[in-house]
This record gives sequence, C-alpha cells and structure tokens, in this order.
Amino acid sequence: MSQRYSLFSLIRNAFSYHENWQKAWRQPEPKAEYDAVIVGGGGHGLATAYYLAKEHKMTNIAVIERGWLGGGNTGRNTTIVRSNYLWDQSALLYEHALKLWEGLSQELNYNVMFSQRGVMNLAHNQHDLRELSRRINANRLNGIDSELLSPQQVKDFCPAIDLRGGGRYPVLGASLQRRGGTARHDAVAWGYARGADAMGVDIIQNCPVEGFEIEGGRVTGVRTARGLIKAKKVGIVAAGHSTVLATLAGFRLPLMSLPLQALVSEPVKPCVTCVVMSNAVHAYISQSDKGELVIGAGVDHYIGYGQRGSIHVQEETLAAICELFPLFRRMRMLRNWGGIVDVCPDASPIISKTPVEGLFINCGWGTGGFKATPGSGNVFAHTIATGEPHPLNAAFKLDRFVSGFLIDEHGAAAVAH
Ligand code: FAD
Ligand code: PYC
Repeated sequence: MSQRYSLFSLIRNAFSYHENWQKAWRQPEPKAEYDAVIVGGGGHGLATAYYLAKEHKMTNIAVIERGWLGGGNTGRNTTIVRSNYLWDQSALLYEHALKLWEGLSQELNYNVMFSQRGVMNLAHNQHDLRELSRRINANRLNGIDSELLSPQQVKDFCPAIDLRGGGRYPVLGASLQRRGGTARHDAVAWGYARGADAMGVDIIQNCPVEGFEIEGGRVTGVRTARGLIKAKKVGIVAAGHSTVLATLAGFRLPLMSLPLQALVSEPVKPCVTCVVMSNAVHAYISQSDKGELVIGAGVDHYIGYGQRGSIHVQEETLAAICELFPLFRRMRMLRNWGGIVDVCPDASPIISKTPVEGLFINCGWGTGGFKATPGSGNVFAHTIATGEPHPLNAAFKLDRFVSGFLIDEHGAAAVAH
C-alpha cells in the first residue's frame, strides 16, 4: 500500500465517512486537442493509455468513455486468466499478458488480486483428450506451463468434481495451467486508470464518441457528446461496439456482437479452489473471494446489444454444472448478467491499423479478452505510438481476413461461440 493510502488516512477516512477520500483520478474537462485519443474506458483502453504514457512518453492523451470506467465487458467478465492458446502467435501474445499479470499489482501499486489458482479444461471424450494433448504439446514448445491430468489427478486437484459427470459428461482427463487463475476485474480498470491519470492522461467519462473527423483519408479528431476533440491519432477499443464505431469511421469489420452470460450463487465456504472449464458442456466455474460460485455460459447465438441473454442458456449451463458438481444442486443463484462480445470468424482479436490513416483498432477479443488486458494495452500502445505493429501483434492485422492468414483459436477460446 502506498503512502497516499497509509493506515492513518484509512482510519481518518473511515471516521469521516470517506468525505475526504482522495480521488483515484481527476475528472478533467476535455481539452480542444490531444496527441492521441483512446475511445473506450475498459481495461484494454485504460491499459493502452497507461503504456502510451509510461513507455512512449505520450502524456497529452485522453481516454473517452461513453459510460463509466469498466462498465462494459471489463466489469462483466468472469476474470479467468490463462495463456494456453494453440498457435504460436496467440500463445506468445497471451503469455506476454500473463507475464505482465504476474507483476501487475506491483507495477500499478494497486492490488488487482491476481490469484494463480490454476485453470483446468476438462476432456469428456477421446476427441477432447486428443485436442487437449495437441494444445498442451504446442504450449510446451512455446515454453508455456501446461500439463495433462488423469481423471484421478483431476479429482485430487478439484475434489468437488464428480468424475462420472452425471453419465453424460464423464471426465476422462484435463489440461491444467497452474499459472492461470483469476483477478479482480474492477481493480484492473481502476489501477490502470489511476496510473494513467498520475502521468497526466485525461480520463473523460459519460462522453460517447458519436463520429470521427476525417480529412484526406486521415483522422483529425472525434465528435463527442461534449463537442469536437481534435486528435493526431485515435485508437478504438470499444468491445461490444467495435462495428458501430468502425461504421462511423467508414469501414467494416468481420465481427458479430453476441450476448455472453454469467451468474453467481449465494456465497459459501471455499470449496472450488481452482478454475474448471468445459467446452463440451458450455459451462465453467470458479469461486470468488466472497465465496460466490462464479458460473459462465457459452454465447447466445443471435446478434444483440441488450447486455442480457436468454433463460434457456442459463438453464442448460446450470444443468451441466449440477451434473459435474452434484453437491451444488441446492445452491441458489443470486444474480445474472450479460455482456456484448465481438467475435471474429477465427476467434482471435484484431489489433491493427485501419483504412483511415492515424486511426487504429483493438477489438474482436470475443469471449476471452480479459486475460489479455495488460498485453493488449502494451502492444496496442506500441502500435499507436510508432504507427507500426509490435512483433507480438503483427499477425493480428485486419488484412488477415483478405490474405487468409487466419489464427483459428476456437478450441482454445474454450467458451462456446
Ligand atoms: P470493455 O470493458 O467492454 O470496454 C469497452 C468500452 O468502450 C466500454 O466501457 C464502452 O462503454 C466503451 N464504448 C463503447 N462505445 C463507445 C463510444 N461510442 N464512445 C466511447 N466509449 C464507448 N475474458 C477472459 O479472458 N476471461 C473470462 O473469464 C471472461 N469472461 C467473460 C464473461 C462474460 C459474461 C463476458 C461478457 C465476457 C467475458 N470475457 C472474458 C471477455 C472479456 O470481458 C472482454 O474480452 C474484455 O473485458 C474486453 O475488454 P475491453 O476493455 O476491450 O472492453
Ligand atoms: O477465455 O478463459 C476464457 C474465458 C473463460 C470464461 C469466459 N472466457
């Protein structure tokens, strides 16, 4: 804990009902012009601003958020972090992120509660086993920790599981990434926001971007609900609304915006001490520090911007969870919610220049971008600052959908979509 938040200030603030609690970031009026504007104040946008300021010394910049920081998918996700992706390009990008996660609380001087409790992906049939083995081998060739567990090792690692899987989903094994785990989603947004603000970045909330100023094929600013803001460079990081913003800038993206749901139970004593995911049953589970079971589903298969989904998807997810964890059959669910995930045809992100000079885009993380937050912000900042991709995001260009060099990560995405 920093001196700013010393024990004395905590006690003083507790007795003054937090009246004098120091603000974690300023609420500045937007300037008329910035060197760069980031559209979207989720984790990725805030991380981008942080690394632009820290590593590229670009401090005359702003993050423009239409709602509140982290109010999009950052604050709605189930916080699973891992790097066990199949192809080299993705594995290296997600592993870059995982390494940054490992030092993030220290880097930001803000506890993001990163907990490396291990992530298991279950196999329920021979095909699952072969696919997991292939991915584990690929991970190990990239120096990423990944191991294959027998059913008994699965049971030892997560005693709450019933290996019979209700007869429908017998557990034949699992992959395990021990360095994977969970983090506190809000804290990630707040930590990056506080860090960026301290270096002079303006964070402007309640300010939707409604259009782009483009002159001679080059972006010169953004039109917002609070007026025109000029900018030499603009980065769009607006998960759930990437296609909406691209349309405003005059180009199209190969994305579908789909609802993705999650729900939490009443809190109980610690009983699931790792993350368990299963592609086949379209469900995954972990336990929050408050004790709630955090359960997620696959996507709802229709395009929607409602930030909610269908009841039958929750029912199927819970049925599967009860088959794998019969001891949870009497648990009550507290609440559910949805986010809008922008899914690419190859289940990999786009971190790229766009057809508009000076306009960059970071999108298409689909169901799995939270884990990438630090790495994504880091390489996107490089792309914006230098005008060229970082070696780790060079393969994630928009033109791969023209060249055909797709990076198919449907299996590793591990959430049905
Ligand atoms: P966001 O946090 O959505 O930020 C984008 C911001 O852009 C929003 O705040 C939005 O308000 C803003 N914006 C949009 N339009 C405009 C505009 N016109 N002007 C200004 N601002 C605008 N990933 C994992 O790795 N692990 C998981 O366990 C996981 N679980 C998930 C569970 C659910 C239920 C959901 C919905 C997603 C999950 N994800 C997970 C995916 C993950 O949440 C996202 O990929 C990631 O959070 C995207 O971060 P972001 O910062 O790009 O987006
Ligand atoms: O990408 O690991 C993931 C994930 C888990 C839940 C949703 N996405």
